Amino acid sequence: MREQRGVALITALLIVAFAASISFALLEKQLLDIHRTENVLTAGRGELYALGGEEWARGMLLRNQEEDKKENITYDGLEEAWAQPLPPTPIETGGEITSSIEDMQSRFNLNNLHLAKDASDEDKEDVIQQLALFTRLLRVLEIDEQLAKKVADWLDRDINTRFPDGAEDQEYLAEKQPYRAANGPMGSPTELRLIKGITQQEYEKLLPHTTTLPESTLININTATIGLLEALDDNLDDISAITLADERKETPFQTKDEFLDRIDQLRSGGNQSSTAIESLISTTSSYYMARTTIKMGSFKQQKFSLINVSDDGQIRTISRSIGSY
Ligand SMILES: [Ca+2]
Ligand SMILES: [Ca+2]
Repeated sequence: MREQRGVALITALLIVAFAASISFALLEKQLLDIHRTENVLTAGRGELYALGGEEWARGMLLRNQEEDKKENITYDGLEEAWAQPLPPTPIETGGEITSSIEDMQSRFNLNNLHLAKDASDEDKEDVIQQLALFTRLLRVLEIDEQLAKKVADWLDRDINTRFPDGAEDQEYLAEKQPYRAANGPMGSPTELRLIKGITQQEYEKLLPHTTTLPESTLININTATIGLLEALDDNLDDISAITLADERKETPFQTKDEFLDRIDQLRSGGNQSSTAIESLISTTSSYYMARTTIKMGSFKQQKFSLINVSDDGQIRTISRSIGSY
């Protein structure tokens, strides 16, 4: 009898211990679920705030376009309201949001090196000019100029390697981890990492001066990076490029001719005609990148939205990405 009671007691104790361990496991799972839900909610809220940042950017660009039309302004420049960042704005539930707009036509569009299947002779001539400009940009940034032909081979539709500096499938398939050239437009400047021979340092130097837009674009001389300004003409030096950048702050270039006249004055000799770059530049832009940063406790996210402003007044978001573009 006593033995039986003992067994019953041990069984009861075991059951209690077992139940306790189950409830502890359940509690742990519940806590994990709560954390997970919290994370999902925070990410969801972050997503909404990021869209709010994009909406702010679209509003600024719409206003810019309306004002330009009303006041007959023929340029998009860095002193305009759209180019001023939204200062850190507190979020009701804690945290903050910041937003800014960058003109993507301030950069060299790598996809300008891509030639469409139905390209005209004029398009072909344009790509030759673009390649010469890209080569000059590499020189200005002190990056191995051979990279230009490798990038051109990456984008061109054929698989014939440009002699002697190019690289096509043949070269990429020989890599330790073989891959193929895109032979088409780039989706992101991060694709530059795949170009044969590019070093991390060269990649990082090039990144702030390059973009990949869904069509061939002109460089806006009122926003162009100083490196790209210098690369526009072989006879411009870094001092001239800085001078141009300073001057446009006060007086943006309203026409291409104003700019070409000014670089004629600044050029240090040489006989390259300024008309060689006339077909590559503009005083206005249609592609902008909105960058929104959300900080909520340990949650931090940077969101990018590529926005197109068309001549007929349409503002369209072309693509969105997180972390980089
Ligand atoms: Ca190719
Ligand atoms: Ca090729």
